[in-house]
Amino acid sequence: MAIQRTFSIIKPDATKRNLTGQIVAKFEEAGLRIVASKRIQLTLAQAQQFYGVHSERPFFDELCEFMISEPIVVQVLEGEDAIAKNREVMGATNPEDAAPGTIRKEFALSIGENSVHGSDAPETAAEEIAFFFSGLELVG
Ligand code: RTP
Ligand code: MG
Repeated sequence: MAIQRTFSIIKPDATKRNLTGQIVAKFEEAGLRIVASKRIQLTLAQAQQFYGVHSERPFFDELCEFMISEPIVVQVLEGEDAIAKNREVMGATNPEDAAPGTIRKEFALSIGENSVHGSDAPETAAEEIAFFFSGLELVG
Protein backbone atom coordinates (compact mmCIF):
# COMPACT_ATOMS: atom_id res chain seq x y z
CA MET A 1 0.00 0.00 0.00
CA ALA A 2 1.32 3.42 -0.98
CA ILE A 3 1.64 6.46 1.25
CA GLN A 4 -1.71 8.27 1.33
CA ARG A 5 -3.09 11.48 2.77
CA THR A 6 -6.41 11.83 4.53
CA PHE A 7 -8.35 14.70 6.04
CA SER A 8 -9.27 14.79 9.73
CA ILE A 9 -11.37 17.03 11.97
CA ILE A 10 -11.17 17.15 15.75
CA LYS A 11 -14.77 18.13 16.41
CA PRO A 12 -16.25 20.69 18.87
CA ASP A 13 -17.07 18.19 21.62
CA ALA A 14 -13.37 17.24 21.74
CA THR A 15 -11.79 20.71 21.46
CA LYS A 16 -14.18 21.93 24.18
CA ARG A 17 -13.02 19.18 26.56
CA ASN A 18 -9.33 19.90 25.80
CA LEU A 19 -8.77 16.50 24.15
CA THR A 20 -6.85 17.70 21.06
CA GLY A 21 -3.47 16.42 22.28
CA GLN A 22 -4.79 13.02 23.33
CA ILE A 23 -6.47 12.55 19.95
CA VAL A 24 -3.38 13.62 18.00
CA ALA A 25 -1.34 11.14 20.08
CA LYS A 26 -3.64 8.32 18.90
CA PHE A 27 -2.99 9.28 15.27
CA GLU A 28 0.76 9.43 15.81
CA GLU A 29 0.84 6.13 17.72
CA ALA A 30 -0.87 4.53 14.71
CA GLY A 31 1.92 5.76 12.41
CA LEU A 32 0.04 8.72 10.95
CA ARG A 33 2.04 11.93 10.51
CA ILE A 34 0.44 15.40 10.87
CA VAL A 35 1.45 17.24 7.68
CA ALA A 36 -0.94 20.21 8.13
CA SER A 37 -2.92 21.46 11.11
CA LYS A 38 -4.96 24.51 12.09
CA ARG A 39 -7.62 25.51 14.59
CA ILE A 40 -10.56 27.30 12.98
CA GLN A 41 -14.21 28.15 13.63
CA LEU A 42 -16.58 27.26 10.80
CA THR A 43 -19.40 29.49 9.64
CA LEU A 44 -22.81 27.88 9.13
CA ALA A 45 -22.44 28.19 5.35
CA GLN A 46 -19.07 26.42 5.45
CA ALA A 47 -20.43 23.59 7.63
CA GLN A 48 -23.42 23.14 5.31
CA GLN A 49 -21.13 23.03 2.29
CA PHE A 50 -18.70 20.58 3.87
CA TYR A 51 -21.52 18.21 4.90
CA GLY A 52 -23.54 18.82 1.70
CA VAL A 53 -23.66 15.08 0.97
CA HIS A 54 -25.79 14.67 4.12
CA SER A 55 -28.17 17.60 3.37
CA GLU A 56 -31.24 15.34 3.07
CA ARG A 57 -30.50 13.36 6.25
CA PRO A 58 -32.61 14.02 9.37
CA PHE A 59 -29.51 14.89 11.44
CA PHE A 60 -28.16 17.52 8.98
CA ASP A 61 -29.25 20.70 10.83
CA GLU A 62 -28.18 19.32 14.20
CA LEU A 63 -24.81 18.26 12.72
CA CYS A 64 -24.12 21.69 11.20
CA GLU A 65 -25.12 23.54 14.39
CA PHE A 66 -22.85 21.25 16.40
CA MET A 67 -19.91 21.77 14.01
CA ILE A 68 -20.07 25.56 14.43
CA SER A 69 -20.61 25.49 18.21
CA GLU A 70 -16.88 25.66 19.11
CA PRO A 71 -13.57 25.81 17.23
CA ILE A 72 -12.39 22.68 15.44
CA VAL A 73 -8.93 21.44 14.49
CA VAL A 74 -8.55 20.46 10.84
CA GLN A 75 -5.57 18.32 9.86
CA VAL A 76 -4.03 16.37 7.02
CA LEU A 77 -2.67 12.99 8.11
CA GLU A 78 -0.14 11.11 6.01
CA GLY A 79 1.00 7.51 6.14
CA GLU A 80 0.77 4.00 4.80
CA ASP A 81 -2.90 3.28 3.96
CA ALA A 82 -3.81 6.48 5.83
CA ILE A 83 -7.53 6.59 4.99
CA ALA A 84 -8.32 3.11 6.32
CA LYS A 85 -5.86 3.44 9.19
CA ASN A 86 -7.40 6.70 10.34
CA ARG A 87 -10.92 5.23 10.25
CA GLU A 88 -9.68 2.26 12.26
CA VAL A 89 -8.21 4.57 14.91
CA MET A 90 -11.45 6.64 14.96
CA GLY A 91 -13.75 3.63 15.48
CA ALA A 92 -17.40 3.24 14.50
CA THR A 93 -19.59 6.36 14.05
CA ASN A 94 -21.65 5.43 17.10
CA PRO A 95 -19.36 5.14 20.16
CA GLU A 96 -21.53 2.31 21.47
CA ASP A 97 -20.37 0.24 18.48
CA ALA A 98 -16.74 1.41 18.51
CA ALA A 99 -13.95 -1.03 19.36
CA PRO A 100 -11.98 -0.68 22.61
CA GLY A 101 -9.04 1.71 22.35
CA THR A 102 -10.51 3.72 19.48
CA ILE A 103 -10.93 7.49 19.73
CA ARG A 104 -14.72 7.33 19.59
CA LYS A 105 -14.90 4.55 22.20
CA GLU A 106 -12.71 6.52 24.58
CA PHE A 107 -13.91 10.06 23.96
CA ALA A 108 -17.15 10.37 21.94
CA LEU A 109 -20.29 11.53 23.72
CA SER A 110 -22.89 10.28 21.23
CA ILE A 111 -23.36 9.28 17.57
CA GLY A 112 -23.49 12.99 16.67
CA GLU A 113 -20.90 14.39 19.08
CA ASN A 114 -18.35 11.76 18.14
CA SER A 115 -15.08 13.72 18.50
CA VAL A 116 -13.55 13.16 15.04
CA HIS A 117 -14.19 13.12 11.31
CA GLY A 118 -12.08 11.24 8.78
CA SER A 119 -12.34 11.00 4.98
CA ASP A 120 -13.89 7.80 3.67
CA ALA A 121 -12.16 7.41 0.25
CA PRO A 122 -9.26 8.85 -1.81
CA GLU A 123 -11.62 11.13 -3.82
CA THR A 124 -13.29 12.59 -0.72
CA ALA A 125 -9.90 12.95 0.99
CA ALA A 126 -8.59 15.03 -1.92
CA GLU A 127 -11.74 17.19 -1.99
CA GLU A 128 -11.79 17.72 1.77
CA ILE A 129 -8.08 18.60 1.94
CA ALA A 130 -8.56 21.15 -0.87
CA PHE A 131 -11.61 22.62 0.91
CA PHE A 132 -9.51 23.58 3.96
CA PHE A 133 -5.87 23.83 2.87
CA SER A 134 -3.81 25.40 0.11
CA GLY A 135 -0.86 23.49 -1.32
CA LEU A 136 1.52 25.80 0.53
CA GLU A 137 0.12 24.65 3.90
CA LEU A 138 0.90 20.96 3.26
CA VAL A 139 4.38 20.26 4.50
CA GLY A 140 5.16 16.57 4.03
P1 RTP B 1 -17.37 11.29 9.64
O1 RTP B 1 -17.91 11.51 8.25
O2 RTP B 1 -17.63 12.45 10.57
O3 RTP B 1 -15.95 10.85 9.67
O4 RTP B 1 -18.18 10.10 10.31
P2 RTP B 1 -18.75 8.79 9.65
O5 RTP B 1 -18.29 8.63 8.23
O6 RTP B 1 -18.49 7.72 10.64
O7 RTP B 1 -20.30 9.14 9.67
P3 RTP B 1 -21.27 9.71 8.52
O8 RTP B 1 -22.31 8.68 8.26
O9 RTP B 1 -20.48 10.23 7.37
O10 RTP B 1 -21.97 10.91 9.28
C1 RTP B 1 -21.31 12.15 9.41
C2 RTP B 1 -21.48 12.64 10.82
O11 RTP B 1 -22.85 12.95 11.06
C3 RTP B 1 -23.15 12.75 12.43
N1 RTP B 1 -24.25 11.80 12.55
N2 RTP B 1 -25.25 11.97 13.36
N3 RTP B 1 -27.66 11.65 14.83
C4 RTP B 1 -27.29 10.72 13.96
O12 RTP B 1 -27.96 9.71 13.76
C5 RTP B 1 -26.04 10.90 13.22
N4 RTP B 1 -25.56 10.09 12.30
C6 RTP B 1 -24.40 10.65 11.88
C7 RTP B 1 -21.89 12.21 13.10
O13 RTP B 1 -21.20 13.33 13.67
C8 RTP B 1 -21.13 11.63 11.93
O14 RTP B 1 -19.75 11.54 12.20
MG1 MG C 1 -18.45 10.18 6.72
